[in-house]
Amino acid sequence: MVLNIGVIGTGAIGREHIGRLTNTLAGSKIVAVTDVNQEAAQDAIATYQLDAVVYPDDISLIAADNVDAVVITSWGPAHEGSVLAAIAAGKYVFCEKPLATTAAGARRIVDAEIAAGKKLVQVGFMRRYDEGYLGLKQAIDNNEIGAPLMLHCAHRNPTVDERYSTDMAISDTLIHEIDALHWLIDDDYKSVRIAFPRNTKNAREGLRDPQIATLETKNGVIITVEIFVNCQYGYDIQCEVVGEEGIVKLPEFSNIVTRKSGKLSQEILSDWKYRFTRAYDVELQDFVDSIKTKGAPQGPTSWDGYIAAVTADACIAAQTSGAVETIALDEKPAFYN
Ligand code: NAI
Ligand code: NAD
Ligand code: ISE
Repeated sequence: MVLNIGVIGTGAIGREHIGRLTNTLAGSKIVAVTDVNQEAAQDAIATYQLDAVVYPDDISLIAADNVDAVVITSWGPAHEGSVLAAIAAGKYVFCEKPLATTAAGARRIVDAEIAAGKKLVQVGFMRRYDEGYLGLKQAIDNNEIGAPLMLHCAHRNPTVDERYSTDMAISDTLIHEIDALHWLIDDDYKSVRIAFPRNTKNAREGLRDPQIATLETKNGVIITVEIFVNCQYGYDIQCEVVGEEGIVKLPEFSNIVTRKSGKLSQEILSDWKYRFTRAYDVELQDFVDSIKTKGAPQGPTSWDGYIAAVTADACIAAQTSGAVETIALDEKPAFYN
């Protein structure tokens, strides 16, 4: 059986996912696409030579009889409406992060999924599928470094476009660490504070960059994440876990080493698309396979999207208050155990 997929949002990552579902992965077919920019949807069909129909909007695409599942890759504020419509139609959903741009929105999705009585949603938190993060998790779970005490992390982009605002450092960028880090150390966040170091001259007028998030967990682990989206030099993801008995750290992205002109050098990536290629492949293959073999996606759930959204709301509040903000989750519904 082939899983028929409709894609909502054919921008940067929408196209990446269309490409991998069509040419790299097995078991699915793109049969429908839509984008608020209809030319972008037409163009995706031409570029990837899809045998697919362009729909005028997400609602008509979701309603199409031959669409079994939707991949939502529109911009963040549009996600909630599309996810709720897909749940109402009983269709499977792979939704890029963030699941919703507010905790209230993510909670509405959780409640709708529980009411539907069936797990339908997977959130695109691909770092949980990355070999580096999985290696860190295995070392921590095997007690190789003792109890984790501190995490030092960085999320750096060379530049961002004009649409990028100060709160997007949380909802668009830090959201990946928010999801991955509590999962990594199997702990819950308790509070957060955001500090703004001296602003870089390379940020557009009004954008606060860099920022440092300091999260504290219920077990007392302190996590610092530097978010620096105009760092100029490259796309760079760092994560170091300091434990009682030792330290584990993400590997550097593998690249050839060059000896030339008296220098030993290694290129740094400049585009996020290539840092987690393998993880995107594995997460989407898992989405397709799990629906076919288990009748439900097995990846990050709506509840994980909700945890991330509550934490992101607290981080955004901390950006303006300058204070330590509490992170308080509702009780986890049994549905997600
Ligand atoms: P993009 O701006 O390149 O593409 C978004 C597309 O969605 C555009 O073509 C836009 O016209 C369309 N769109 C917006 N609202 C829509 C709506 N209501 N209905 C239909 N189409 C709509 O953005 P990009 O970089 O592709 O990001 C898309 C999503 O993917 C975002 O949520 C982003 O956070 C996420 N993302 C995730 C990444 C990851 O590593 N997991 C990497 C990059 C993006
Ligand atoms: P993008 O701006 O390149 O593409 C978004 C597309 O969505 C655009 O073509 C836009 O026209 C379309 N769109 C917007 N609203 C829509 C709507 N309501 N209905 C249909 N189409 C709509 O953005 P992007 O970089 O591709 O990011 C898209 C999403 O993917 C974002 O949520 C982003 O956070 C996420 N993303 C995730 C990763 C990751 O590493 N997991 C990487 C990049 C982007
Ligand atoms: C983008 O939307 C992503 O999700 C990338 O993974 C992230 O590193 C980048 O900062 C975001 O803009």
